[in-house]
Amino acid sequence: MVRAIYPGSFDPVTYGHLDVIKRASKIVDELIVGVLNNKSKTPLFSVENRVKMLNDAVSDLPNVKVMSFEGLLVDFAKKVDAQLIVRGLRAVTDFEYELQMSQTNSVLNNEVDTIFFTTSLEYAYLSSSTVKEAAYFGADISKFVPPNVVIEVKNKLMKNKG
Ligand code: COD
Repeated sequence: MVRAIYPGSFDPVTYGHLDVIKRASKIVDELIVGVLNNKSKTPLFSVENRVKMLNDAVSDLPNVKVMSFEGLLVDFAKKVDAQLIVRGLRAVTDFEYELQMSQTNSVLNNEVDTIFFTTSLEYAYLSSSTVKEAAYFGADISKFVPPNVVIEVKNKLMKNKG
């Protein structure tokens, strides 16, 4: 049984993340989407909200489970008995950070390996930060995120703008 974790901030989940989730779920028995609850950073969405948006978005994928985690990723991998970490690569700019992270993780726990999915061309430009910025300035973000996330982002920004 191969169990993998796809970890991230998912603040919020985008079609780029969902593309990686769909592709990874086809090659493992179980894929756990791990949402980082980072107490030292202030995301736009609470961890509960990010988990909910992801759960709605992956409801048609039976072998995908969404969980939040705190602390080290490798400790979470041990806890859920996952052998693989899945990450996405969009451009060379991602590569340096991803390489460093996967090497650090393998030193911390050599029983867990990282595999990378290169982005699908249509999502190569997409990131949670650009989605938030575009939405902040009033752009239509329906090409970037699922319909439930469009609503959540609009509501959140309206609330934040007061
Ligand atoms: N196409 C393909 N892949 C994509 C796209 C896209 N359009 N958009 C994003 N991705 C990929 C990213 O490259 C990444 O691999 C993944 O999707 C998630 O992206 P984000 O931005 O939501 O998540 P990150 O990069 O902020 O996640 C960082 C972690 C939470 C994994 C990391 O900080 C972590 O593990 N923290 C816990 C502490 C720890 O163990 N640190 C490492 C050792 S010190």
